[in-house]
Amino acid sequence: MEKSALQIARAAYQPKLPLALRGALNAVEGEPTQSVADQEEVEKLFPNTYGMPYLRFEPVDGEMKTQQMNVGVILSGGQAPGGHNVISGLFDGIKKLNPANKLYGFILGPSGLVEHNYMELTAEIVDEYRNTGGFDIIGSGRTKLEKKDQFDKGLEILKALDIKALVIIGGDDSNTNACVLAEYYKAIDAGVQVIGCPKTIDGDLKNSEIETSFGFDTATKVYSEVIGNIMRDCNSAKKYWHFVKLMGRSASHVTLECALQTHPNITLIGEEVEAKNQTLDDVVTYIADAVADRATRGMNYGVVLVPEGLIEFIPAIKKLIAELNDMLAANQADFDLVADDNKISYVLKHLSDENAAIFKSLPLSVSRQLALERDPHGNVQVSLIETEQLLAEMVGKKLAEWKKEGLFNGKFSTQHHFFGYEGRCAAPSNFDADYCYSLGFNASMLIAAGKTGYMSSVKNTSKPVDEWIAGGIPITMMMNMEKRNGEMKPVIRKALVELDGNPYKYFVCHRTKWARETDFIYPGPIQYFGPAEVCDQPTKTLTLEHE
Ligand code: FBP
Repeated sequence: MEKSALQIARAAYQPKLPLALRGALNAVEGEPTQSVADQEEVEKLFPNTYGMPYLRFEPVDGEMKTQQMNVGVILSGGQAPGGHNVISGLFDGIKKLNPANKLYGFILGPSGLVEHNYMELTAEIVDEYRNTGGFDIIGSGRTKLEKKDQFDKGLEILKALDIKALVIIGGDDSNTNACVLAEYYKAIDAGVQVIGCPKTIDGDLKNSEIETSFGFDTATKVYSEVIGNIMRDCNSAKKYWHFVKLMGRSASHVTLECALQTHPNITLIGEEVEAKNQTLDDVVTYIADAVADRATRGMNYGVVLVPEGLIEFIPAIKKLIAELNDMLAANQADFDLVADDNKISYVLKHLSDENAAIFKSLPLSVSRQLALERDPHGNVQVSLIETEQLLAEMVGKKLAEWKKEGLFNGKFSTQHHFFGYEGRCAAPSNFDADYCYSLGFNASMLIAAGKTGYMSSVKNTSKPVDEWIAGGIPITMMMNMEKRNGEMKPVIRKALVELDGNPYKYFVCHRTKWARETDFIYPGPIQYFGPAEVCDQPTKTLTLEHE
């Protein structure tokens, strides 16, 4: 495989480990934990893994060695920069414990476990992928692990390969599956530990112990670079309004972080739209007002950031999606028999009048996505909805009306962009390279400590790596009950943008100035070599959250 000059130089980078992970260590137990909500129901569903204590690793004298063991690893869900470093950290960790230990990768996500599709990850293979972006070392997939026969099929291959522990690298849905699997294997005394690792560019898998999910740092730096480039183009030509949709299925963390890095004129935050009970028309009016105001000062240009999950936060659409979910779950068999061309009218007939009216008012491309196309976890595929275009068109119509009424005298020409996939496989920033390597290495220590149902946790990450704190948190601690496909299920609670949190409050203090003036910041591309203030800065979100 021919490599770029950067790939070759980057391969030589040795990710840093926190002090606590550099030698022998001791697992110190903290307080027993509780799930974030619905404690009774969650405890009933996880009798063997509920309530376990926090763990923190502390350095001790001596050497860490284990009996020979094999470990399996799965990359699950959407790609996030640094996945290969989780695997290389895990590989180095288990080899340090015993050079005879082996690592097996299951191919193309959780389906590799069920379908017995795997490969041994040797030193030669792992070395090819150190500090690179992507999940291509073994591939990823979105198969949902939820049925007993899937767990049993998986156990067959785990036993055949003599695998003692399985590491699942994934987001909230995948780690929910990891938790269910850990509980099942413990309940049947299968002798297989399951450990999770917090991945997702969306940044919505976090709490006091998981300060950030990996990939968020790199992805937001890539998006901020290109947003900055667009801003410079915008400020040079002074003739377009750029509508930029940013990935992040539900929470608006990616959009908020990019706003903090680049100072766009308008930034929509889904969580705020929901809290203010805004309609689509309220959002459109908010943008049109800012456009009209800039036009009075001759500035017929600007940049608008739109989170891809916005549509689901608009309360009326959220209600519609909830009814759609229940209706489709109750009528699935019937619905599957309806011809494709008749599906939309079937949906309309089965919705309440209020929701049918909203459904009808949406462009066909949006209603199709809401009703017909879901991912295997039942999520609406918001990255396929062209919200940026929808908003630009609606703002254009409103401004045309205002023009007739003499309320708008400017020009309004638009460009649309969607940044998502281009950030998910970038070469990990120094932060993600170190963080991911530490998460993987730490996972090997959780395995050595005999733990199951834990997520690898590395915190204090706004400080230098030496001071990072390694340990584990029970996954059940992050659970609550939510309705999925018409049934209440235990799932990890998504961390949304907190409207009383520092990052959002900082943004609110500055957004009026950013809207009126042209205060763009141009972050430039991620730097891997050079002064620490250029190469090693964590995200603004992380910094503000830990001020
Ligand atoms: P994960 O939650 O699995 O990390 O995936 C996140 C994400 O990148 C979302 O931001 C986006 O909406 C979705 O994946 C896109 O999914 P797909 O890769 O299947 O198109």
